[in-house]
Amino acid sequence: MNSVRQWWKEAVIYQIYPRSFFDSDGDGIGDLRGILAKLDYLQELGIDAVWLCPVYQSPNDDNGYDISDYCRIAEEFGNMADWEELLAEMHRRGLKLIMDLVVNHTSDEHPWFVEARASRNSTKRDYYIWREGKDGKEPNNWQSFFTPSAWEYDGNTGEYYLHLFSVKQPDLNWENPVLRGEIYDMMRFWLDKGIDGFRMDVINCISKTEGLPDVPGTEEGYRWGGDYFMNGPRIHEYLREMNELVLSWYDIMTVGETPCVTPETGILYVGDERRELNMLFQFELMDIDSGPGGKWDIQPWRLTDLKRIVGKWQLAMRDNGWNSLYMNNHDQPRMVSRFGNDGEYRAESAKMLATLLHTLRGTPFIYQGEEIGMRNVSFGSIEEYRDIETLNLYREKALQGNADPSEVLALIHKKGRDNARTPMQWDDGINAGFSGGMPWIGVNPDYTGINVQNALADGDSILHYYKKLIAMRKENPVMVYGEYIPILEDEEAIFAYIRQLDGERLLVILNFTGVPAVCNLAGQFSPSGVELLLSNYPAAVGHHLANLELRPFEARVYRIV
Ligand code: ISL
Repeated sequence: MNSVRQWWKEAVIYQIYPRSFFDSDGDGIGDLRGILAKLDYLQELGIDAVWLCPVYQSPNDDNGYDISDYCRIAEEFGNMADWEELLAEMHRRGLKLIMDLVVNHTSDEHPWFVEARASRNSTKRDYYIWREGKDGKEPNNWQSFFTPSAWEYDGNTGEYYLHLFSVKQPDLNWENPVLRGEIYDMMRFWLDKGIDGFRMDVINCISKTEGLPDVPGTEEGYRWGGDYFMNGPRIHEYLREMNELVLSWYDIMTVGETPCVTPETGILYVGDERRELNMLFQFELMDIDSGPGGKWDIQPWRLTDLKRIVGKWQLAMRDNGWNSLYMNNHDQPRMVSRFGNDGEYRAESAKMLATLLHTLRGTPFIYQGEEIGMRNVSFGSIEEYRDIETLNLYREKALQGNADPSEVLALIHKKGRDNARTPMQWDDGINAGFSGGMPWIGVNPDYTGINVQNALADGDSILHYYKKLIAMRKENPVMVYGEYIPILEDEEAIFAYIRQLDGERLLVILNFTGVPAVCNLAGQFSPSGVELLLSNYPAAVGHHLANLELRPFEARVYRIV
């Protein structure tokens, strides 16, 4: 088993979506000074590092994931002096800062693209991916993440450019070594300022299949071409080059966002000898409720599927590599609404899920608001939504008469990205204490009950439970480095496993249902006894392992003695 110690394996990382975290100047948009004002809160929580979503200059077609200047702070977030103060203050407190690196694409307002589209002979033309049309149509039939076609025609120069995301996010051409050099320089710009790592946006999409072939099939229209732009032919060459020329010169950590990786392809990015990345965000758990039609084709999921996915990634990274652990982020529905019960058992199920994330082998990522059990939002009309993916979906389906608008809205309530982007709920005052101005997106109306102030005041809150988990992980290396040994794998109600390190063993038992569940652990292993370390119910009762009764969403962590 791989137990090489690293700070980023022992860390708990907190993700901040700055637009929605805390607004210090009343313009309705969260900002850097807002984060600075909340560092006491983060420190109190016990986290070690922050992953900060993009704060660079951007026209905000995709909330900062469309960058027009990599080396400038967006005005609505503050300025470079604010950012430097934030970094210094975080470091003074022993907190690390991980910046978002978005280099699959830029904004179409980035000076490189402005120059590239000015003429076919521009020196920057080849920084992007341009092709002639085919039979009066797009160069190929690839579908984009956000729009039907992944190509946009540029009337001025008579060619199409590739955009895997919005039309305002043209893809960079990584085949061009000059472009790669520019990206590496930009990375050094931030690393030299002293940051502690990068989270790399869709980093496994930067190498496209040569010739950009059509997705085969007889159907007309655009088709999902993931096989041609994810984990592409030169991806590992690029990442090794990046590592050799940039990353390896700094003491930092990296986590790549990598849709469509399996344990087999994933290890190629994070294997210890690979010299590429440290961790990756895999999507198999996030896709657990997606049918053949993708994210919006919502299907029921079973606990045995979830266990299978978790288990196979735990196994895959046992001897080599390291897992990231997350159940939500700024692109996903709220964890408690999706995997728990956000009604009667909100607190119990949020704590149970937190127990899972902090007792698996890997590095936990907490998404802002998760620690107070924030829930999905159900805005009543499409006008209240802000996310480009959601608005495009509604336009394509409901407005073009392809689906009943209320059904589309129901899908958005379940899976839309704005579920995670409503403002952080600090207190029960105006705008949940997020802003004195008009928030850029509506506050979830449940803020009067669900907020940080209440959570701090209640010793039994989800927030206090997170603090306990984080502290426990620091005190018990077995929680970080221990081997993961699944038990009761075919059980549909209970997720149970053992963690084991140097003769020390923990037993984790989680009821994933809203009804009592009984399990029999006799014969699974032979403990001389168990000692309860943590439970999400005030007083855990009945520790007879042959007949263990768990209450709805109950979580227990035992030390096997
Ligand atoms: O959000 C998704 C599905 O709803 C994902 O498919 C998402 O688009 C994908 O994971 C890539 O996400 C990242 O890059 C996007 C940006 O919109 C996301 O916010 C970011 O996390 C483009 O930069």
